[in-house]
Amino acid sequence: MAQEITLKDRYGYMLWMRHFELACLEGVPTREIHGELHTGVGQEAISAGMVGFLSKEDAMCSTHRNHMHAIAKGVDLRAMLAEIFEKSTGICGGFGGHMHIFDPSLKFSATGIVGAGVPVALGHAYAARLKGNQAVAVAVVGDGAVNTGAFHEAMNMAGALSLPLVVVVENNEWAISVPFSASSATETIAERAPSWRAHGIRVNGLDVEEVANAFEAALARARSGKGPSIIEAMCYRFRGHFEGDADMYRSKEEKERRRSEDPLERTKETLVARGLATLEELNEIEKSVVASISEMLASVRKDPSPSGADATRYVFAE
Ligand SMILES: Cc1ncc(C[n+]2csc(CCOP(=O)(O)OP(=O)(O)O)c2C)c(N)n1
Repeated sequence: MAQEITLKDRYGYMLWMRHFELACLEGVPTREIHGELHTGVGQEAISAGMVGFLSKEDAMCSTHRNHMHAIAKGVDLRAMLAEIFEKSTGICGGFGGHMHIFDPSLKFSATGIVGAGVPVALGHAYAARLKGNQAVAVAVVGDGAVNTGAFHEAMNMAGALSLPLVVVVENNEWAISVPFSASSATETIAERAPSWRAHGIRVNGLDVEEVANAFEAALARARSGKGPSIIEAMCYRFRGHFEGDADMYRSKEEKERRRSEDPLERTKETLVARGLATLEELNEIEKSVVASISEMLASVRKDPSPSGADATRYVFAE
């Protein structure tokens, strides 16, 4: 079911993802967004690499850092932005906020509980098996999630039953202030895969084509009954764990060096070097994305907040 998505299209998605995140940042100092806001700035190539391969019937279970995964699954951008800005027009009526983006019509869900999306995805994969259809379940997690019991249990069951589960691990090397190297018994996450009869691959998560190729192969494997896969996509979180994180645990030198490896710049350079686009053309695309998102944000800001009278809605049976 893969659609023909070109590298230029994927770059366009990366722009939407980056500028969507930057728009969200605007709501923090103004206190339009309460609680912790986690953005995926710097990790765009992973989500953009997943675009175009999933149907409505395929499930995706995401995390606290979920905006770009939702964009990859096709969740409505305005409804998501409204949810993040706590508006009643939001995809969950403004009740969920940024960590709880749900779109049942697309089988997209998120959770703030680290690792907890994997067993939910496992349930979707098992349902697909029972229904005998070609659907696949994708769980996207961070490297901190792979050391939770939920992750191990779900992977074991997926391997035992050869279920159509694809786990994409965004290994940004840090779980808040804990480096992956200090918390994992194995050097990589991909190498753990055979212990669950899963296929494991580590890819450069800054390279959108590498991610897309690995994702397409893992989906084909899952759809043909060959069982689960783990894609470990190496990347770097450009901002603090959440907006407001003093981020003292990563050195200034490390942050500067790793931020200079920007996946958007990398893709732009590839497009120009291959003669697939000119710099001017790509700059024009970026300008139009920035204008569209800024218009969307201005419009969302005019929407109403949920009313106090609705505070207990969905809490008690009506
Ligand atoms: C079960 C559980 N334990 C701890 C937390 C607190 N917590 C929130 S995010 C996070 C780190 C997650 O790191 P990682 O999985 O690598 O994802 P990243 O934030 O890097 O995207 C922790 C420990 C939580 N939300 N859930």
